[in-house]
Amino acid sequence: MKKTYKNMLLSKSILSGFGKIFLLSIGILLISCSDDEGVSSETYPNLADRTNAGGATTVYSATSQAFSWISPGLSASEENDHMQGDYLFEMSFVTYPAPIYSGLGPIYNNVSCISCHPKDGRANFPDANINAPSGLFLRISIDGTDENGGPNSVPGFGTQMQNQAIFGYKSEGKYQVTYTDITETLADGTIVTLRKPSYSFIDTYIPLPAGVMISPRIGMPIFGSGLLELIPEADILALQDINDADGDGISGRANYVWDEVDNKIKIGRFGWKASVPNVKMQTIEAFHQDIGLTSSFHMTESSYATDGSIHPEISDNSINLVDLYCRTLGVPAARDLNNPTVQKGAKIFDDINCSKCHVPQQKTGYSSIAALSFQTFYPYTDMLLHDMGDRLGDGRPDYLATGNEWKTRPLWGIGLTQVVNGHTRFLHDGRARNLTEAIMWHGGESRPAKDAFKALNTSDREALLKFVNSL
Ligand code: HEC
Ligand code: HEC
Ligand SMILES: [Ca+2]
Ligand SMILES: [Ca+2]
Repeated sequence: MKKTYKNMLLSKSILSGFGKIFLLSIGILLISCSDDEGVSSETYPNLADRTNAGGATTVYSATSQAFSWISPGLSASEENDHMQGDYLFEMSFVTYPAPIYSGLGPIYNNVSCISCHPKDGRANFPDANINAPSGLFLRISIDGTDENGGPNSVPGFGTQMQNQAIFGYKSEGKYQVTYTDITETLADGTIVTLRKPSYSFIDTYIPLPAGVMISPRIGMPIFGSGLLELIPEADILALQDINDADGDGISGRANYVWDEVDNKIKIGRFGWKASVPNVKMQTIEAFHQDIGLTSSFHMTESSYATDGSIHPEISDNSINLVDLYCRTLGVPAARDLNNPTVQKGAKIFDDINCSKCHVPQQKTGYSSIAALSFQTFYPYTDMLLHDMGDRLGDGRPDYLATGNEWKTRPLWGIGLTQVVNGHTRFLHDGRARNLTEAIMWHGGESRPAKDAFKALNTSDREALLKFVNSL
């Protein structure tokens, strides 16, 4: 376990103390800036306001634990549920007939939530062995849609390929990846090599039907999901510009997806293609598909095989605790927003239209969890789908998302990826090896922004990266 209830609460009170000092010092800095730094304070009078990236849920931590703190301001019972959810999030499930935490598989992708969201953060790409248990999995489907407009199952395989199996069983198949290099040259002569992965399967338990579409996905940070879930639908829809009426080349539209708990279509918010309406559905599906645990929502295994285990393997109560856990993690504060280079980078981020998709500010509506209720926060996403071009495309539709469309990723916390997760692999399958590559992969609607980034002189480019790294 990464931390006990007691020391978590202790750290929480230390942190909130630190937070007050931190905010105070920002206030002082702001006052001292306003006289002499006319230009930057005119451009970004309130950039420092964005320090509280998660509103009341902000934690002031830039350490390797930065994504794992409990949100401040929870009630005693919310804190208690969070701690129980934390325990289940970190639990490695085992094979039936173990008496507890049993029911793993028979086929699965990994044994725990945390193994794909390490330190509540981002999984690394499994470079050394793509079939080792990792945070990467491949979604699959065939042409057409299911009865709710979602991806059409591959007969015998479903919509996700499980490349692991418990002893005595065969996985659905193993992954293979090959790479093609694409080189790009930045304005100052720097050469960037983008490594384009291409995925296929070998050793499938039965032959794969023809025409299987593949979408690779990697586990991303999960803090702040409670806030993203509470952005009023009207606010998301207001950012849509489906026919690009304002002519900036950026359209953006919401995904609409099936909620199997409420049995209705809802706006999609989670996953790389916004194909999941809320954290609860994400949790139910992760237990079922990723770990191989049945629940009251899915009373049979995801797979061709069963192991005699008793269903459901995970209770509704456990699902609710894990759901609450994800939604009540603290959001790490942004850093250095008063640094002049960061301020310059923030201006470039706006000038070259990064902020048209990575919309800095959002607000939540009412929540029974006070810390999440009516908050102003800074995720840097519009929650919308954008056509990102063929190079990033996977050719696999997901509800309304086409093969080329992806949800704008929140950028909060991205500058802490190295310190928390020990790598800088970005984008939906971790193909980018650093921020520059991630930006250079942008195409389609974001092509002009990418071209503008490519054309920046060295110091402007570094300022932009410094800004992104301050988030
Ligand atoms: C095998 C790896 C794997 C496991 C195990 C796993 N996840 Fe995930 N998780 C992912 C991937 C990959 C995505 C993105 C899925 C997509 O784009 O459709 C994701 C997405 C999410 C998201 C959405 C985040 C966002 O901002 O869109 C949440 C929340 C989440 N997972 C929670 C969980 C929980 C809770 C568990 C355990 C019950 C879990 N995950 C287990 C790989 C995993
Ligand atoms: C048209 C909308 C759009 C514009 C404009 C745009 N982005 Fe993105 N950005 C996205 C989407 C969508 C993704 C996710 C793509 C994927 O994972 O395949 C993304 C991903 C990223 C990522 C990786 C995030 C992660 O968690 O892996 C970074 C970094 C990023 N963008 C920075 C920028 C910067 C800097 C600019 C301006 C030069 C920019 N973006 C412009 C839509 C946009
Ligand atoms: Ca099982
Ligand atoms: Ca499957």
